Amino acid sequence: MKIGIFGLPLTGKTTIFSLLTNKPYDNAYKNEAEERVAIVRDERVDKLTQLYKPKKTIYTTLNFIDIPSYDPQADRKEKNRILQTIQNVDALILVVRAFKSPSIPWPERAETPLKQLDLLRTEMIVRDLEIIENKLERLEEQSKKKKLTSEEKALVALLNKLKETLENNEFIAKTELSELEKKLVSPFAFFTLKPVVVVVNIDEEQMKSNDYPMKKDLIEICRRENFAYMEICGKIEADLVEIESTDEKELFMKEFGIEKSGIDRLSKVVYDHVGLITFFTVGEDEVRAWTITKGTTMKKAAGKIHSDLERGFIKAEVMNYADLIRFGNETEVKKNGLWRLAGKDEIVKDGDILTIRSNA
Ligand SMILES: Nc1nc2c(ncn2[C@@H]2O[C@H](COP(=O)(O)OP(=O)(O)OP(=O)(O)O)[C@@H](O)[C@H]2O)c(=O)[nH]1
Ligand SMILES: [Mg+2]
Repeated sequence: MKIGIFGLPLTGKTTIFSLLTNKPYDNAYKNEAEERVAIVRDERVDKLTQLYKPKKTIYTTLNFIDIPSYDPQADRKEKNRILQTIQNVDALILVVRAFKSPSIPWPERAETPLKQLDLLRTEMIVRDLEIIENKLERLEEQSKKKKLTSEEKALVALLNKLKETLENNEFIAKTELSELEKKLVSPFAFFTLKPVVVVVNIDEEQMKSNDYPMKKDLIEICRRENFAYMEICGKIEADLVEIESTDEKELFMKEFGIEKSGIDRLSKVVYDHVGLITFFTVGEDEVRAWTITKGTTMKKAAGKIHSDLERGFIKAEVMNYADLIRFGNETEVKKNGLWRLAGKDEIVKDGDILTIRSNA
């Protein structure tokens, strides 16, 4: 799972990227995108580790890509070079800045988070439009030489429909697409079709007052556009990472009314918005969390662990994390009738603990 971090200059992208990936902040000028792995902390994994005392504990991970300063004033070629680096991400985080700081200039013509979000939306729309126009042009050229296949004709019709959507200042995500259409658009990796999480970078004062300019409007836009929304205080989170003692950390978090660290909240928001869930495998050797999309079958989940397990799948032994915690151990879960065998087409639920029976 790859997530691109996109935003206007000096809005806190790298700060947030550093927090997510647990890496010291480095503001050295970068011209290239940087990709890093973030461990998704999940207290359920910690509890399972206490129960099973395995030799190894493995959390799931998300990959984040921090893009270099993206200047809307730059020429198309430079913009595309930068956007290219997040072309193949599964979701986008749009960072917008609300925090006040006299020493850090606001992005040009975008002194409110709302204006920044609007600009980013436009950049994404323009970029997708360009891709569509290029493709349509090429197909047009091609049609002069030889007749288009029926699939190509369908593509032309579809691209024209999507072009209209974009020209109306709407995301492609807003259009209903048939299964076939989805297949046709997938190679284009349209930005306006990806799940979007808006992260507002706020300051301490805004955090305490629970407000910043145009907050209501921003939330309303996110609702309308089906963007997930969250606030993070880059500065406080960065300070939080520096504190080593757990007691001090708790005190600090209390002062600002923080219950969970930014990364914990953000990975939860990303999971929910992208439609990801977690299942577990447990044992003496290893307790491990796995990420799958909602609606994944038992057999496919087995394949996530190992392709042999998918091929030779017979049944999955299933109990849910919540039941295990409630009853304390596997035997009690079984006694209460909450342990079962699931067939290949059954859907895995979040928190399921699976043991795959396979003849491989
Ligand atoms: N006061 C305050 N400053 C912040 C906050 N977040 C980031 N900054 C500062 O803002 C400046 C820019 O932060 P970066 O994280 O480098 O922003 P960026 O979006 O990656 O910047 P570019 O990659 O250059 O576009 C740095 O000096 C940060 O220390 C915040 O929440 N509050
Ligand atoms: Mg940066």
